[in-house]
Amino acid sequence: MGKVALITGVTGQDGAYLAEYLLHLGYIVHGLKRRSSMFNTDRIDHIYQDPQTSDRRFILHYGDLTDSLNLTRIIGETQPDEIYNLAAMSHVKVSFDTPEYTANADGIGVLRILEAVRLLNLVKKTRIYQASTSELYGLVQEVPQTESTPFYPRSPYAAAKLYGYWITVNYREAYGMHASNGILFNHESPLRGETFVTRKVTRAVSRIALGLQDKVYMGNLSARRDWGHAKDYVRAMHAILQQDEPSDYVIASGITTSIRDFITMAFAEIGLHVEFNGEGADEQAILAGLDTELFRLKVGDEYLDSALQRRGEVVVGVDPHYFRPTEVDLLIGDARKARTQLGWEPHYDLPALITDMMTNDLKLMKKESYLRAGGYEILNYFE
Ligand code: NAP
Ligand code: F7E
Repeated sequence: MGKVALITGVTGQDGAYLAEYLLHLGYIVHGLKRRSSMFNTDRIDHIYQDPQTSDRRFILHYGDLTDSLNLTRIIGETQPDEIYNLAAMSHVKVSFDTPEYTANADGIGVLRILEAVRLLNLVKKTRIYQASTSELYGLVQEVPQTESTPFYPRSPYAAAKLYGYWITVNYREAYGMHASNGILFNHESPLRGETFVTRKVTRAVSRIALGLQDKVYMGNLSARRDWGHAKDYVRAMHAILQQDEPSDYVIASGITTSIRDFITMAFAEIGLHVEFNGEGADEQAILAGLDTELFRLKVGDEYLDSALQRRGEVVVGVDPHYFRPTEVDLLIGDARKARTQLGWEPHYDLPALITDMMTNDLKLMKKESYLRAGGYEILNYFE
């Protein structure tokens, strides 16, 4: 019998990659998903198993981090060896609009899980991973950030996660739980939510290249982030729970890049050269040139003419609507502890991450454009 894991937030980016990874390692994986008025399992449909499947190894349960009775019942029924608490309202900007809900789910939600494990007498059996975040460093007190850098949260999201971090440490110290924090820096992938900056950019660049969109509006272009690939980061989560002793680990690439440079790299990936000018809300980027061979190879010959005609046009603008009331300007992590103690090494660097995301989004957007064309044909047929 394989080990049993429970993943909260299994329908999210990390939940999907982690579920796939643990199934590959032979685990039985239980996933907590929220009820939604539409299907919300796109990211895990490829590993879904019908309830009628014999010897199912992937089982979904309805639940919510704001419902302690439900969490306690599911943990009691599944008796997990490992819990990965990945569920959260994870969007920093949205947390300014929904601060109370964010505190409930991202802060108190962690307590509900720890307390359920304690009340069910599972302290000796169940190991807990808490999805902590580089957002804890906020207004950074040290560069680069390590496990001992003081925290200075800058959003309701980060303040809620701060509680989650410390309550995890407290239950470890008070009750001897094997409970650990992964302090993960930004990690992205083709499965990243569409409103996080990297995915917003790779989707928009793909749509601009295919002529589906003229321009994209962004927020603070000068913020800097330390980006890695989610596939690499879920391996670290698992490694953290395999250690004899619980502890907290920074997981990061050690390289920081501005949003502006990320945008430039995403365009360059498909042979488009952009140049930025102006400042603050007046900053913009124009399409300054094309590498036609690269564009043909990555995007396709049929899109080249319209791209050539767009030279000199503005493709990126700034809308202050996307600015945050308080911003995290610079993040860069030092993951030496994880590298030495966990033996963790990432396989993807930033260029490889961008290639992966752009390849995926170009494919998706081409599909959208074909469907659109097909849709019009059908509409015309009925007219
Ligand atoms: P994500 O794609 O936004 O996924 C979040 C997951 O949590 C989704 O499955 C979501 O369900 C679920 N969820 C939200 N509120 C919930 C609630 N009240 N009860 C139950 N489930 C709820 O986030 P991610 O990028 O995979 O991140 C995973 C975790 O790591 C999060 O805790 C995030 O805060 C943290 N983190 C992320 C990063 C990063 O760069 N990605 C870095 C550090 C830490 P729906 O699908 O129904 O919305
Ligand atoms: O923003 C700037 C924005 O929303 C990154 C979550 O997974 O990682 C994520 O939080 C930066 C910020 O991620 C736009 O102001 C500019 O400085 O992609 P993001 P985040 O806020 O860093 C951490 C580690 C988590 O824990 C979170 O759960 O990009 N930015 N223009 C923009 N951001 C967005 N979203 N949209 C823009 O148009």
